Amino acid sequence: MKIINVVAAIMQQHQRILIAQRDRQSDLAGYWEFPGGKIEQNETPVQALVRELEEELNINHIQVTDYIATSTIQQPERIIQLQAWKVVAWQGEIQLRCHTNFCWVTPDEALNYQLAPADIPLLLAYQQT
Ligand code: 9L3
Ligand code: MG
Repeated sequence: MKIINVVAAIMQQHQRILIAQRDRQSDLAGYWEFPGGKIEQNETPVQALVRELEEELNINHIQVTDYIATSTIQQPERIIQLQAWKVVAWQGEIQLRCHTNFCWVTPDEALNYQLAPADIPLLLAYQQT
């Protein structure tokens, strides 16, 4: 079974966190998630996070503070290992390049959105920090 290593950012600003809605072309279309994506060969998780946030949100110089947790999701033909990191600062205005929507919500409010299954344990772990 193939293991896919994925990183996600829990971006934090004024007690809120950013969630973004996956677009119609992607798997998990319409689900909300913490932005991020697959770690490429020879990349560290943080390097992958830097690249993904630039690609997806058009931001750079991100400041990553803490590793939060990893969740494992079994899909029909692969296992997704999704690790979340806390991001507390960045440069640039957020511009969506992959998602259809984003919003800033409190962690409690985030639970009212249809989150990607792998992201729910990460949100709960974040709430414990
Ligand atoms: N995924 C789930 N939650 C997330 C992220 C960033 C990714 N917060 C899942 C969706 C895909 C896989 O991981 O099945 C790869 O992500 P992407 O490269 O499609 O963003
Ligand atoms: Mg992505």
